[in-house]
Amino acid sequence: MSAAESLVQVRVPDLGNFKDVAVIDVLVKVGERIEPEAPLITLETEKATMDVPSTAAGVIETLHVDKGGTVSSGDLVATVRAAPPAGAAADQGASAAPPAARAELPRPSAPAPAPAAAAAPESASAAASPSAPAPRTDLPPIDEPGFSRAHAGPSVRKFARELGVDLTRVKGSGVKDRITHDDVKAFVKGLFAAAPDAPAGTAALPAVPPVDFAAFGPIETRPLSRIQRISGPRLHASWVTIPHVTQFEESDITDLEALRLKLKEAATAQGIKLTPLAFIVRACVKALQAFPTFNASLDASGANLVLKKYIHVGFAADTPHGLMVPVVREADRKDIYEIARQLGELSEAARNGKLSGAQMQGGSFTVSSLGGIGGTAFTPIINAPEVAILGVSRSAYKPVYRDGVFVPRLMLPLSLSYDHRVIDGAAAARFTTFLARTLADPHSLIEAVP
Ligand code: CAO
Repeated sequence: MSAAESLVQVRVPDLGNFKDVAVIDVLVKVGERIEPEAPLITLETEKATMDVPSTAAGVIETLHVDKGGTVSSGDLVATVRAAPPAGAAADQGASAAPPAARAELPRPSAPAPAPAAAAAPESASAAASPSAPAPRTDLPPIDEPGFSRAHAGPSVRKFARELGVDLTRVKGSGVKDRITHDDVKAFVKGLFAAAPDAPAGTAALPAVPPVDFAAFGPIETRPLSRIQRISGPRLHASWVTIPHVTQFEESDITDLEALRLKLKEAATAQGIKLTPLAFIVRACVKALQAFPTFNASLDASGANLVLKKYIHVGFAADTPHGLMVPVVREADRKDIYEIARQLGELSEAARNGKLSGAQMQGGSFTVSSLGGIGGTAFTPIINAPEVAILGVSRSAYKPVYRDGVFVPRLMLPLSLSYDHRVIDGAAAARFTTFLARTLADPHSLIEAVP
């Protein structure tokens, strides 16, 4: 060891009431050169993840913890062979983290900050830094408890603070979804790209104020499933970027149901489950052929409509892992039996987690049927970049006025959500009227497909 070098012991800082906290990541290796504040390990309590930063620059001499192990306040994390800057005294075995590092750690037992304090900088050093740009005041307020829990290292937190970025809104691309500098940069770029001509504040949506639910009673926090984490942002994007309108209609499927029950047994004998959905998909194909703008997408410029010459119908499938949308390809070339067979095979694959990416791509229109479960109507979210989605609810017998008397008829509720940039209300009403009429006269639906 040279005269300028010294061994620094980095220890777990004060974790408040927490003991035996899980080490979910070891972020450095023996022999690795590190900067001061570099995150060494990531800890996870049931409330938060946090990094333990190094208190010195230098080379990792020894690591005293393993991934999967546990630590408590004051435990030794690493020994760093440090080369302190001229004049600075090395921390010879000090157990506590320096003030800046402490300020980065969430205070596990502290209550969530009051909204008024939410805009306060996370660390005194960040607040005092004369070179730090002023935080953006036109972005939504930062969700402070969420920011503390975000899976990001101290330098990324500092960077986000400087830009006024709320880390709860940034998706991490690092190990275990850890948020990196590049993720923060991409988030900021995304904000501006979303509305290049708009004032900065209008590019971001106002955040819902954070609530400390535990203040009102016991709670349990569960992570969203992987599929929810993937589909959530896509549903959100569709909801906020597409002007949705939903058109409701009812179809008299009394005759269709009688026909289905007649055909069901023979279909079952061939291993096919003939539910109303196969007829509905077939009827949608006919409606899409009659109204091609419903089988289309806006191009990237938003100035042109791309009309598709193929009809691939996606359908929402409820699975233990979350909502999935497999696609019946070339649905226009399939009769109800083949459609029913594919619906069965694809939904089974979805439930068993065996759908391939290709089986979920290329849809040009989607049907979301809750008919097997219940409900009278709903407003489905368009599966962008498609321009329309049909929601189907549970059929029920209703009194229908015909030839001067009320008669019981089996009525199927239909809910068509459409992109109003592409489809006018009159076109939507024509589409649903056509669909309802087609379902009401089922014989055309069982004809062989050319
Ligand atoms: N009205 C009355 N009964 C209906 C019906 C309707 N609209 N649709 C289906 N049924 C009946 C079926 O005939 C079947 O009864 P039988 O066995 O007696 O014939 C029963 O309900 C169950 O049908 P199913 O759900 O097994 O089959 P399906 O073809 O109707 O649906 C699938 C397949 C994959 C779409 C469905 O299982 C599913 O996952 N639905 C949920 C979709 C969803 O979550 N949508 C919401 C997305 S937006 O959040």
